[in-house]
Amino acid sequence: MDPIWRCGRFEFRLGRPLVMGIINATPDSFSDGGRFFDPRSAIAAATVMMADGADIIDIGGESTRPGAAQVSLEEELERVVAVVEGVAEAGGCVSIDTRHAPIAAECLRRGASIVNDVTGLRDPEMVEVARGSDAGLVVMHMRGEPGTMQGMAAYDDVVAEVVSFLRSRCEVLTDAGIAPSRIALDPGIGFAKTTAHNLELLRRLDEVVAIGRPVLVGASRKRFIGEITGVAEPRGRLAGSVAVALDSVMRGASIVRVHDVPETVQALAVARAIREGVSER
Ligand code: HH2
Repeated sequence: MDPIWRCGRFEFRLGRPLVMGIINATPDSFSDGGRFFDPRSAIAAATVMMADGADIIDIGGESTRPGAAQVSLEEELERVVAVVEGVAEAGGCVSIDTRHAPIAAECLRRGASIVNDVTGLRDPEMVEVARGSDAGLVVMHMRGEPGTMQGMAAYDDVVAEVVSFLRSRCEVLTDAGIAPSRIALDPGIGFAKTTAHNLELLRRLDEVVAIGRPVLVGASRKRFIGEITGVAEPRGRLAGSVAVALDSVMRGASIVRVHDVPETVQALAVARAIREGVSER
């Protein structure tokens, strides 16, 4: 695999796993909704995450939790734009978590380096935005829309379907002239998936890794961890979230998207030191 993920002015060597810290500038995200609704507190939280070792800050202005209410483009932009600018000005590698092309385009103009699209850039307008930039791209698998996806969680072989979707999206993007070195892939844990689907995707992550692009896993605090452990409160799912991050990296994931940056960074550093005898990040 290409050992570099190119994201605008950032080039990540994939020798060690990357940590993407989550900032949801929303009132209703499933685990941190409301905390970072004020841009100043969002920028301050992102700055702490970077000091704690986050490589990338993923900023979202629309909750994609099952059944979440839709927001207008104006509202979504208003929520994220100051945060994107502030974090980019502070030197951070900003990822904009959006499925809307106009939001991605504006955030790239304001300093974002990555477009993280939970719909896998299915919208041709988003492919155009990607083509007109040098941003990194996170291509995620889901079915339907956040509002409808949970009714669509039926597969013959969930891993085969996710792999085939991600491969075909890669083809569309590279046919559009986008360099493969900009593309990362994500199986979409919790998006139109049952707990059994999530576990099977994680267990067979090597099949996603075999596509040959860096793989991102976003499992932090998600509902399946609560279903396995009985922990109902998302913030109580830290240990389970760290377990998934470690297991995913051991199976070849290159990027983990997490709410709890210092704990994840510490766990990954220790696991890496055991594997490779490296004592620093
Ligand atoms: N999960 C969420 C949002 N964006 N992006 C990628 N690439 N992968 C994911 O697994 C992923 C994602 C959902 O989690 P969160 O942002 O914490 O909650 P919400 O959607 O309610 O804002």
